[in-house]
Amino acid sequence: VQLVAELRQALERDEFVAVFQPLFDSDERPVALETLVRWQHPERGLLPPGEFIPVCEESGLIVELGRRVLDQAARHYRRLVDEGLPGLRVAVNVSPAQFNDELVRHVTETIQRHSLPPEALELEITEGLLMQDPERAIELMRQIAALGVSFSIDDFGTGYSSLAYLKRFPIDRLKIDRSFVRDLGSDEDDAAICNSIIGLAQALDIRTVAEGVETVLQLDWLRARNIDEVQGYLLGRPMPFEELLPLLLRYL
Ligand code: G
Ligand code: G
Ligand code: MN
Ligand code: NA
Repeated sequence: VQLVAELRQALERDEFVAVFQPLFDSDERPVALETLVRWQHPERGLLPPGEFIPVCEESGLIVELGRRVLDQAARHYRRLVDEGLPGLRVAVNVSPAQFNDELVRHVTETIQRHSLPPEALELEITEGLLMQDPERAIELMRQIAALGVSFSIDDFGTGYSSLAYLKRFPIDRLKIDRSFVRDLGSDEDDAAICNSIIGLAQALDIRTVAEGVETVLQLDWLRARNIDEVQGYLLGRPMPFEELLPLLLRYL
């Protein structure tokens, strides 16, 4: 209860900040930024999402927080364009507790308010969200996809999504969970899992993204299998926009 009150106050005081992690395509060019929220706590410093997202989800505060994050993503997309970097996507994580009609409204409003090209916006959702109430998920996804916004399945491989269903959702990308990427090159099971996910995605005409790429070995392994996009500490950590911008400008 204490933390909920603190979080409500943090929203009022605008203490949530966004950091951004770049994603790169197979030509090693930046193609997207994932928006990741942090809490700039007045006494405890910069707190990671694990310390407050669960409570935000339980208390419903995630709805307002999600709206702020979406707004940050749209504002920073505009910054990219102003700096001569058009064409990158901005991705935002969406919790199951946010996945309702209000999200459709927030997305629609954000696109209009910031003149954000809908194709530039990507929503990251989890398998858990899809499987909780698949019919409802499909309906909401179709409404949002109709705007031109795309969907990624985050942490793919850790949940229990049925392949039959996967085909029915308007999904643009699968983000292979970093637990499968970690031991690529040494663990044969992880290599087999990554191979199957990439093969499945290619068969369903869905793009693939590997997250948690930390070594050149992993990167080469994935590129040899035609992974579409990569993300990870090797290529760029989550960082404040002002820090990331000069790195992106180098690719111009
Ligand atoms: O930023 P970090 O890598 O520590 O993220 C940890 C987890 O928090 C990830 O699972 C990520 O999806 C989640 N997360 C980060 N930012 C947001 C956000 O703005 N909204 C929601 N719902 N989850 C987020
Ligand atoms: O669940 P989601 O994919 O949204 O989580 C993103 C989280 O993954 C963030 O907490 C981010 O800091 C973390 N992350 C991003 N790249 C790497 C990486 O290369 N290695 C590890 N261990 N974590 C990463
Ligand atoms: Mn994510
Ligand atoms: Na992930």
